[in-house]
Amino acid sequence: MTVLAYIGLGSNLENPAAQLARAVAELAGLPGTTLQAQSPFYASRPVGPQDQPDFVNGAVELATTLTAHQLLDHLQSIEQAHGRERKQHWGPRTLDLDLLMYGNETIHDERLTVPHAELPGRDFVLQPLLDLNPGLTLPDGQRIQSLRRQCPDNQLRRLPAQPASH
Ligand code: A4P
Ligand code: MG
Repeated sequence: MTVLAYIGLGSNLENPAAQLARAVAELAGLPGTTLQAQSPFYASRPVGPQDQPDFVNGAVELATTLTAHQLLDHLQSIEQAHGRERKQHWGPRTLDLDLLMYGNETIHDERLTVPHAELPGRDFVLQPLLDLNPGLTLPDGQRIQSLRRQCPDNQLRRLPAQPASH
């Protein structure tokens, strides 16, 4: 079965936009997976500890035959390959890959909460999702568009399109 999955990308260390561009290419190369669309990248103020650089965020839409847990395994391997160190909750990172949505599924177990728990209150997640799919709706029926209107302003700045990487 092929499912549409949305992945959120974030970085605020070691050339964040390049980290994201590389991660998009790596996600496109996952087994059983096609990259359907890629959002623009946005700069945003950090949520959480303020003594860290601004973030760059974006999102992609994947069509995949991987299960949600297989996808999470791959996201974590890609994070590791980008030198991700887990030191501080909500702290600085070279690459954070979050499974934002997996089809219309709701998942709650020891490894996964889907839709991602912080999705409804983060403009740097909601705006790229809207760019990918303006009609997107959470499994509980909430529209991403309505959540975007209600959510706190995190000074999102859309970045110029990335030059294609070779
Ligand atoms: N996990 C559960 N559900 C999911 C899911 N849907 N997707 C578990 C991915 N992982 C999920 O993640 C901890 C555990 O969450 C994983 O082992 C996985 O099994 P982590 O990335 O190791 O830990 P973390 O950094 O402490 O937490 P998390 O939840 O990734 O942090 P967030 O919520 O992503 O926040 N400000 C701006 N402007 N932009 C940002 O991107 N990001 C963060 C990090 C803070 N502030 C930010 C940004
Ligand atoms: Mg994460």
